[in-house]
Amino acid sequence: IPNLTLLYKLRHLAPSLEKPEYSAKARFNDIVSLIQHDITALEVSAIVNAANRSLRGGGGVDGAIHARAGPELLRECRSLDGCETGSAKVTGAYELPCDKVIHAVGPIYAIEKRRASERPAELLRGCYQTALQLAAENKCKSIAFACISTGVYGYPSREAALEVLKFVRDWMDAKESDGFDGLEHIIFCCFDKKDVIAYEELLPLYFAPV
Ligand code: AR6
Repeated sequence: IPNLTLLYKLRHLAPSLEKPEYSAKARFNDIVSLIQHDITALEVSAIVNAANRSLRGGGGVDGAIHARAGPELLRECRSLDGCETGSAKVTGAYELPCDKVIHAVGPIYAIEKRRASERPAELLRGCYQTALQLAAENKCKSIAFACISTGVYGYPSREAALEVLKFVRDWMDAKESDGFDGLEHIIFCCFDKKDVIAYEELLPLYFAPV
């Protein structure tokens, strides 16, 4: 009984952060999905790469995308003059089975956190915001997001998933009357188990089963 009392108090002291008051919407749930897959294999309108400011390729998902797309992708990327952190640029997909690649540059977590506590979240939201905007401009029907910054850039998976899901849910609420800018599928494409665990836990908070 003392333990139960303590739990009760903790619940009331806990920040409201993880108790969002989002109503379940069947239409939203039809659009959003979570998969664990190699993003380079997806036949979607656009995949979102976790790139760096140079846009000259790298390791992780960036390396996998460039490897499968072939050298023409790097040639186009070189012409873009890099990309700011928290933003994104779009290219063709070349040998990839998708139509477009949106290269987003996520924050290096430790560096941005030292600058200001809220900066990693702001920059991560900027990646998703710009990617969704570019998808709309390119008339994409489906978009698949890699878990930006949760690899070598060190963003804790759960913290990132919380920001991403809240942002996407708010975006969908705002865009519902505009038919989600033409998007019919928004896919969170996890690769590592740690990201799958975070999304599986947090998805129901923002996209509750109907
Ligand atoms: N398909 C889908 N997701 C993948 C794949 C794949 N084939 N491979 C890895 N991931 P990271 P970052 C996931 O390190 O943290 C690069 O060198 C992985 O599990 O690729 O944003 C860039 O050039 C993780 O969840 O990107 C930059 O320099 C997620 O992709 C730097 O890394 C992101 O991990 C960017 O770091």
